[in-house]
Amino acid sequence: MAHNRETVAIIGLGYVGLPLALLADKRGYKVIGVDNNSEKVELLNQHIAPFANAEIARSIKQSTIEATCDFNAIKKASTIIICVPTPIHEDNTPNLEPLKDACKNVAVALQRGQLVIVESTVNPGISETIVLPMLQELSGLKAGHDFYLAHCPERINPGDKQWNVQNINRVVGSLEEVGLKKAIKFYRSIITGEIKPMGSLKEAEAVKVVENAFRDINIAFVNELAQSFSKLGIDVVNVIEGAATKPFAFMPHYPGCGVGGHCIPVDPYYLIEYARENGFNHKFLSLARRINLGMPRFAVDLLVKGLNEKKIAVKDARVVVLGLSYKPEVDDYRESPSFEIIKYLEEYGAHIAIYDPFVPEKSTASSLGEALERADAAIIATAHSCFKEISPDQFLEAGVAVVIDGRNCLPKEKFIKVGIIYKGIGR
Ligand code: SAJ
Repeated sequence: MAHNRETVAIIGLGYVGLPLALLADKRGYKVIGVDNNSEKVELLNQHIAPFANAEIARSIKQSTIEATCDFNAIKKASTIIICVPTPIHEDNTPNLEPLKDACKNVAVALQRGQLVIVESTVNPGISETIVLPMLQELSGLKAGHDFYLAHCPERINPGDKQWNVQNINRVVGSLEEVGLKKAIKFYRSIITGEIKPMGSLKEAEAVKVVENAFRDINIAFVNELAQSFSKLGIDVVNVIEGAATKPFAFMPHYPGCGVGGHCIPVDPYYLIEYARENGFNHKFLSLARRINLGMPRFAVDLLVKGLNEKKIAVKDARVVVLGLSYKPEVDDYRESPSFEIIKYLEEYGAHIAIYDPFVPEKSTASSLGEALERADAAIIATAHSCFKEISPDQFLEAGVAVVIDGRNCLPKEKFIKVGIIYKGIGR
């Protein structure tokens, strides 16, 4: 007799939902994956990874996940986990449309006894003020009685070789005791990390925005130091490495040409917005966001200064931007500062070549050699390993006279020694 595996449904098969679906599948669940992108569904049913990720490409081959666009398929699941994106609007306010669409579709198919878990990052209060009413009104079922609601914020770190969906500790909050117990039981059955019960849905929601706002302010701290140390002639990276020898109470972060990704530059706005709606102004979080948002401009200003030193006007200068992804070795360029850098360079009238091997569709050159051809200056915006390996001679042979190391990832001294104008971020 076929093992009557418990069925779980994962809504949203992206960077968060797909690793979770593959893990649940590996741990013996019957997994229904629901996504509104039919091409992605098609690829998954052919056991092909829909985005660049070696681990996913491997696991998808032997997975038995059933991908579909049809929400009716979730009716036979005991647990439904919502992992849809929660981006921000142009004005930095939270964009909850994808979450609302998912809640609407789940509610219509919701069955008695089911547990609904939201993993998408939301500001405190969203589970109770948006998710809960939508699920109840459109299903006619009562939360905490006919179905259960919990929040377990995602903690996927794309590209991380050490921490993954199976071993990362999690926090879980729910509306009431039964839902909390059910959610903890589910995560206990698939992950090896610690599972910390929180006192409420709001506490669980607050954990995620706090941990990412913490990272954003720490990056802003070193980005401000980088600007000040540039004037003081101090290498800020050396100083951070020195401070990091302190075995307690110091956590190194590093300056750069900006903060990208779908978490760090986004999540603080959830907290800022929610607090503002409730009468509190997060001055410090907002200032940190402004400092980080100012780094692309800082990097381009370094480039203008470097060209000046070579008596090259930035207007009509040939500048190559190396890197579009928001962090190394990934093909994700959401909120990437590279696009701000390109915008500023266009405003200055530079001729721009763009090259990122992970984002060919947005590159203007198809190889590094082509990108560097006859360039006057280069700016490293992503620390892909292929860029870290570029030698000073490669730049010199291409005619590059100025290198802005937006990720402080090049050996500074080697570039200075051959007469290239090297400028890092704070070094
Ligand atoms: N960045 C800096 N300086 C730093 C660290 C990062 O400028 O010291 C920049 C990166 O270049 C990138 C952006 O910030 O543009 C975000 O980098 P990230 O390493 O924080 O990468 P993310 O966005 O993938 O962050 C994830 C987050 N994980 C979750 O939200 C579940 C974050 O909480 C983790 O702290 C982070 O990974 C991590 O530690 O790697």
